[in-house]
Amino acid sequence: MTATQDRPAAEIGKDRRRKEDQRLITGRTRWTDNITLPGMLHLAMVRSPFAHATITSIDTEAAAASTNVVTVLTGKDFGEELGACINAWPITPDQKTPAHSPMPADRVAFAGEIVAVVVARSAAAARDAAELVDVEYDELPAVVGIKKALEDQVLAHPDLGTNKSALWVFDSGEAGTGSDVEAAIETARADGIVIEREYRQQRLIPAFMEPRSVVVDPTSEQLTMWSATQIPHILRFALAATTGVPESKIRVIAPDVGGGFGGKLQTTPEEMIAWGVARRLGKPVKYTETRSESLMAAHHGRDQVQTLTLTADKDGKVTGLKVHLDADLGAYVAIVGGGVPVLGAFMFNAIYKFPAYRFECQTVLTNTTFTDAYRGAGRPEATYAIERLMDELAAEVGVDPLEIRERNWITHEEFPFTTVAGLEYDTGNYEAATAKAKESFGYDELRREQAERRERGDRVQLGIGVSTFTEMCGLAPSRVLGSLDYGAGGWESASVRMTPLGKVEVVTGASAHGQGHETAFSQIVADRLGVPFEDVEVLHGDTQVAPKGLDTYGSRSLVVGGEALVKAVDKVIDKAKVLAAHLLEANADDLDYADGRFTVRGTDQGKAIQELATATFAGHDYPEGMELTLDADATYDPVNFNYPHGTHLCAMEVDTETGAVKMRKYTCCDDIGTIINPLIVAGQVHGGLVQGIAQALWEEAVYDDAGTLVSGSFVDYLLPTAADTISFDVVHTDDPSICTTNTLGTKGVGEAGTIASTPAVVNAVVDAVRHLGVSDVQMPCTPERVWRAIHAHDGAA
Ligand code: MCN
Repeated sequence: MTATQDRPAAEIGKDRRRKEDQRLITGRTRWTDNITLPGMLHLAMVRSPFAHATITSIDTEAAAASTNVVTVLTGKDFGEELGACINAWPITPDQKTPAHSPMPADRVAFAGEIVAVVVARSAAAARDAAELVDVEYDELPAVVGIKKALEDQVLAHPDLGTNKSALWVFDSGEAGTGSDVEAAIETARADGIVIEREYRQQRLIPAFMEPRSVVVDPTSEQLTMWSATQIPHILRFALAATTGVPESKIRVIAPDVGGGFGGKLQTTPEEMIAWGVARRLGKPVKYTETRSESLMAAHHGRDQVQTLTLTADKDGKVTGLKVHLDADLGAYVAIVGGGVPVLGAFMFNAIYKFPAYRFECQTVLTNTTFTDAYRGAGRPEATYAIERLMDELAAEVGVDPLEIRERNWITHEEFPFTTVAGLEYDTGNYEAATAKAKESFGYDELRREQAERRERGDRVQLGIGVSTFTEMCGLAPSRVLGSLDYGAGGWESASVRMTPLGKVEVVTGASAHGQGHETAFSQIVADRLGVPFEDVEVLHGDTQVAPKGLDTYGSRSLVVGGEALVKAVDKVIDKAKVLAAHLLEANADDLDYADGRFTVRGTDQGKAIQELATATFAGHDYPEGMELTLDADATYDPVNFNYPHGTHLCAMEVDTETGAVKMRKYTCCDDIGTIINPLIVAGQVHGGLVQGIAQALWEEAVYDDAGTLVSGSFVDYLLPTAADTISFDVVHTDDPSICTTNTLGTKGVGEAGTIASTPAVVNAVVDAVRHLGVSDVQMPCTPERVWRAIHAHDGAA
């Protein structure tokens, strides 16, 4: 490694405004829907209004005869031609996985499933004609909700014979990572504390700003798909694998993408249909969903029921945790559908030293939109459960919630620490993060105010919510993912090319959709290579430009993709050193590299990296055997996950007469190691917090018994705006020297806020009214639910 790590970082840690924002906020960008190609046709989808029905006939005549309509195609018209949607890699060998056609010909399994596509010369003509497609259905009984699904009375897919898709189990006794949880329960029942609870993770909708959109151009030998996707590389793989077209003939481009939050981590039926229509007609096509379609048919997240048993001794030292999870997959097993709760399995023990742990997850199929990753994917659900339980334990023991956590957490001297779930946490200092959060929050003062309000019997009570967290992010070590039967690995790639004039082109396989990689990655290269920030151009999101990669999710881009970048830069420097030594007639060992310049130690003789780039372009004078041009590729596959952590504190005011809640203060102290760009990190934390708080207080996707989504618009699905939240107090601790998974000492941040905030808020709401006999409020904590919880025992509710 030649880069001078001792040089003071000029760019890393700087509040750089995002390069990409100029074009994004002035509308000078190419969203997929802005793309117009000569002769392009437009698609509208005809979707089933029924959750479960047999398609008896489809009359397309009136629609096909409409002005500007080119054709109307159904599942029957396509036959096998459309390929199949990529289903999940099974989480157990005997997983029940229903066949998932992008456009079924005979039976629909959720409301919103596509039964026909109208192809027209304008989007308006396609939408109007879609109304004229006459589909006759024979309605079948629909199964909605986990409880009903488990009964197996009504089947989401009758051919499977059950709604139970897979049962995945981890037991620390069997795995040899801990002791037997049943024995811990027995002991605690005899002489200790047993806390049994059931928590519900309501279904959420990712609700990204830019609805999904896809354009396919089949007019040249190489088929091109533009898609508002998080995963251009995985999408190209899926298209090739399911349709037989070689990857070399497929180019997938994710232009600027307006958010995803896990919701665009999918190879969608809409993409497959657009692909099929374009190939069949030989013309470019475009499909952009409406907001209603997006809420109804883009995948949903969460939707679990958690049945939990926590055992402890009388001092509140946890002795075991048993988790049974029922997870609603919806109608199909989506790309990481079953993998989401399994990811959560490793996080229920969170920052704690639990001696015994058992986790069972039963995934079920229902006649609802399929579920998959939503910001945090498995980890927010697990964190919610354990952080709610720790508060219940504190109440039982009669100590402060922070005290109970301290009695159980891994102390900083104990790292590296192998958890009861089998992960090796390389780094963490929960004491430091908690102390800093406490101070910044004014914990003791707020506790005093809370006591005063209780004493006075104020109508508005104050609650203080605590939540600590860690997460396995930086997805991830490919070998570990392989051992969990995930289909894809977790490596990432980067290329660094110096242009003849000494500028730098960086190619990354990560695919940003709002995270600001162009800016943060430029900062890394500027520092490491010693070139001006403005001279670095970051290219991504196009399989032709960036052919290798595994895209963006699981807070992996910086800790995996950023490290690949560091490796590529270092290779460029090594290569340049050989040329510098040649041109300076010096021994390579006598050269120092700093601020983009090689100097012969002890002299003022030197060469700038830019001069060397130009010299390789000219090619007039270079050492024998050197490969011309200053460029290098690198991949990085970490050996472990990456473990950011933090302590979040929330103060909520609760009106005990109306049940209305109001946030008063929110402080989070996250340890994310070295911060590349504090401004970007603040944005990531703020956005993440709002999404987690929204789960606690506002958002819920609701189906009626027939399987109709009744929260199918933003009138019913309460997506918060900035005006609904307060100004957050965001602080950090870090100890990069002991973060072992990358040389920058960074930890991921993209999901941190979402993971920790939901339990912090609910703990605060419960804490405000615990003295009134409340020990739980189901999410979202609407005024009605809070009011009912307060009056649960007095007959008023
Ligand atoms: N960063 C930094 N210093 C750190 C950690 C991160 O400067 N110590 C910067 C990174 O350079 C990057 C950003 O913060 O610009 C996020 O980095 P990272 O934690 O690596 O997360 P990813 O880039 O892999 O993004 C994925 C993550 C996930 S999983 C979801 S979900 C999510 C999120 O990012 N969806 C988002 N943030 C989002 N932000 C926007 N605007 N839109 C989404 O859909």
